[in-house]
Amino acid sequence: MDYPKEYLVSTAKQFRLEGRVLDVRLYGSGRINDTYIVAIESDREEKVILQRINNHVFQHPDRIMSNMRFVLDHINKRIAYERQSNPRITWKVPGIFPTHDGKDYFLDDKGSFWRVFSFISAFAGDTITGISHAKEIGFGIGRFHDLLSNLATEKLYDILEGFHITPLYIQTYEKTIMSRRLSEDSDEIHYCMDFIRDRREWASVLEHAKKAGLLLVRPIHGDPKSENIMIDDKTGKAIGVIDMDTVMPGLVHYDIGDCLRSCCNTSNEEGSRLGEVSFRIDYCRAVLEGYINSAGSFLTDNDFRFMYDAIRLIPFELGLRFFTDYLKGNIYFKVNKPDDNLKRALVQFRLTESIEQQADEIRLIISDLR
Ligand code: GN1
Ligand code: MG
Repeated sequence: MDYPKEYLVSTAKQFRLEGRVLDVRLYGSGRINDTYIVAIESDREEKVILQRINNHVFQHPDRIMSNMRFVLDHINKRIAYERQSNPRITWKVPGIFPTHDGKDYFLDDKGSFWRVFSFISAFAGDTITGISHAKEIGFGIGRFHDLLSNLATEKLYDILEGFHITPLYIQTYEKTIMSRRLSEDSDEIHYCMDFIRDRREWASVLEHAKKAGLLLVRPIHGDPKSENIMIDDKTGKAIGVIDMDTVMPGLVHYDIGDCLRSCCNTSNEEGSRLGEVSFRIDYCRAVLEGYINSAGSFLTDNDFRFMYDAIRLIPFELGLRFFTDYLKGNIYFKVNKPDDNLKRALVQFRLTESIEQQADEIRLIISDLR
């Protein structure tokens, strides 16, 4: 949504900031929330993040804040404990700025939900710069999972019910195509429909494993793409994870698959270079190596057993989500042009195909790192 600058400045002023608001600018490339960076006049160069939660997608923003407080407290305590034996440990978490009346969000008179966080100054790119960056991304997500591995999932709200439950996306998709007029269909639409049909049965693989008790529900990040893992400019090491809106109970497999589909795509997510989409196996190895280095202590044999399926499933699921949203008239993901979500779906399906073609190599990497 477009807001006039004065509106954004006055919204930022609702929060207890340590200085005068100088400027507010659009920031990042999220497809759901609206994110801004706020420059503040102070002795040091100070910036904070102002964000409007999309309450079409997130129906209970107050629950997001509750989860976030809980998770940040838990991580802060774990880090303080670890520092007792190793004072050099660093792990940064964003701080939440309260409003003048002490709440951790501001509800404007249009019903929009705003919050402010501290800005972590670090490198956070949306493309991977090389093998060591890929390793650090994996390490960062693994570290995040490890820090939360002793947090009871009952204490967290399920922010987006059904978020990575692929069979539910299949159901929604099937209802959507039933109500469409077939005369509008193009080759691309047919490609997507065939692609989904051929993987329909397999798409329940993680759900079945979860129901059979083979995979455990744990706290997950929910959006582990590279730009959410902060890398220290000087050391090149992962120093924190941001964007905790979707921290909720789930399978770590969702995060592993999501992280790899975002890090290992040799093209972009938008489909402007569709012909260049493929899955980079060297980055895959690096991310998994970093992940297992930091999260290996709690991973079970079954966690390893279903890792390849997760890597294949999450891009397939995202393609299905984009395609369904395209068919529904783009009501979930922000778009500039009406076929943006169709192009995004094609990218994810190509990526899934590339993963399938390299199944043996990926499985070998997983068993190697075990
Ligand atoms: C959405 O807005 P963003 O980029 O943080 C989506 C993710 C997708 C991603 C794809 C809550 O996240 O699941 O992987 O787009 N988040 C939600 O770019 O649906
Ligand atoms: Mg996000």
